[in-house]
Amino acid sequence: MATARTKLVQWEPTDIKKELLKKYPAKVARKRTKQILINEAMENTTPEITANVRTIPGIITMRGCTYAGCKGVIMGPTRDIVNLVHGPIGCSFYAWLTRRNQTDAGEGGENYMTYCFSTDMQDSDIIFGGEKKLAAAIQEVYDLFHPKAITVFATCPVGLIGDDIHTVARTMKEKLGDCNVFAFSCEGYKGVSQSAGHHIANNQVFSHMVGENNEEKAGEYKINLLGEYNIGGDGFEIDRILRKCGITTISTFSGNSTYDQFASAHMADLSCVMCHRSINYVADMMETKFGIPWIKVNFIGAKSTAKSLRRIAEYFGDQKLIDRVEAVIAEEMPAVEAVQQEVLPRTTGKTAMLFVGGSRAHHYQDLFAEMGMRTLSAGYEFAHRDDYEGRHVIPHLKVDADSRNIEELEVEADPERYLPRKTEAELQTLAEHGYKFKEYDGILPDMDAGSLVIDDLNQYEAEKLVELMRPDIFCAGIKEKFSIQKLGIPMKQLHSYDSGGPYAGFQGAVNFYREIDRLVNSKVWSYMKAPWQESPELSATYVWE
Ligand code: CFM
Repeated sequence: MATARTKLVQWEPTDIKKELLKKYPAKVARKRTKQILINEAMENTTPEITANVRTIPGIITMRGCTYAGCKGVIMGPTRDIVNLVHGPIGCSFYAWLTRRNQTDAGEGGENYMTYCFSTDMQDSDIIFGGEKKLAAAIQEVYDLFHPKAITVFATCPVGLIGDDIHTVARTMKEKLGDCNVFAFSCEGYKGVSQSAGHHIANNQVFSHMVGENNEEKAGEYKINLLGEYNIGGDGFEIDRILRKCGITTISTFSGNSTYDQFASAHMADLSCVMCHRSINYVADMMETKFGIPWIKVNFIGAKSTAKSLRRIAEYFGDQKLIDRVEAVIAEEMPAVEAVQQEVLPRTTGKTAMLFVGGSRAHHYQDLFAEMGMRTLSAGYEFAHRDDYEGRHVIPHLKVDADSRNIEELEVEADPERYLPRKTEAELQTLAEHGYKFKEYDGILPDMDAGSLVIDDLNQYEAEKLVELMRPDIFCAGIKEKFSIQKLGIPMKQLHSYDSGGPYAGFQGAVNFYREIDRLVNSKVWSYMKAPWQESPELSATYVWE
């Protein structure tokens, strides 16, 4: 192997942490040190990590904005709702079809995914106000498409000039009559990251859509799949597996979703939470208002997929479903294991680093473990302490000015529609068998002792980390892709999957094994240095010397 791949294994995690902080001014280092944790793995002594706080000005963060979390993440993957951005055109253009959330509307189904809707605010709108323009845009959307719903997103300037988007939305909803119109105060600057946008989106989706349709839904074993956004077709693979098991998905929040799925979500009997960070608010509110319990699932990794299916089956407790799930797992696993065995000799012992938004830095460690690969360091861009340390820390989370800025909805049990899905005795039996609701232990217990867990990693630290530890693969997003590759390390985008995927479920695991095997064993990384850099004897001399 070329020198570029030499690992500096002699580095202790404490030394690496010191190195990362060395160049910072004292005040910056003091703040960053609290966001870099050396994992104690399972021991109670694990110190707390600081998360969900402002990025220090001057640092090149990997984070996105609140608008991105609301418009892009939660609402972006819906297909029959018109998502109208109130703002300058750049906010729409740069959010247009960039997240690789896929849709399939079927024969004759509505699909607005490919459109880009914006009020295209100009200087004069900023000066004189944009409310009239917004009302006109809503009317135009309605006249052209007659969608079931139009949602409006505030961008930074809209918040600054104070356009009352909620009143405009309410007025237009009344005027149109058969179209649900509502708005999100998701100005980009509103929170410290896109995480605030998730919360804002969850609140409005819950208040304006969930529970709107009380029609009974056909099917057995009805679940909501929360926090699955169908990136690279992940949702399609999960749908395929659930269908094969005979499980009915009432709603997905929000990959390839429809208005009616949101409206009917309260008809499900169990909520399964994939991405805890982005959607736990909806899971909680659904339980409080309608009595639907929730469990954490993970369909990233073949073993995790099997485990999640078994947990769903156990919840319903019906032997027919339990048998069917076992049959599906038995049918799917041989193909997965065949590829796993094929790649294992080439991938075992390799190392990875994962820095993704809120869930994937955790979930994808399962897939790497299935390939015999170790995660040296991982972290989230914007997750909260509960995603690191587990939900037991929630009561102790500090409320600061930024988090207070995001509304907490007061939800109560619905007087008519609240219905506990299980009796006390049934819950008791499940608990006795170790079944846990409403639980997420976070990333830390699943990581090795001594591994570095870093919140809101930045450009400088990413490069430093790679230089020091030389992982075999680095996973993050497009902003990191080329700077990391220039260091001679393969880089896999875990937001957009580059152009790959799906990676969820059984077929997804196969795709991932093959892709990572190809990346970590590619020879191209050993050619990063020009021959004259590798072999000094080739260096030229000037004739006049
Ligand atoms: Fe959840 Fe996501 Fe993620 Fe996320 Fe995201 Fe994403 Fe992500 Mo990019 S909802 S927290 S805000 S799993 S867009 S599909 S990949 S940062 S780790």
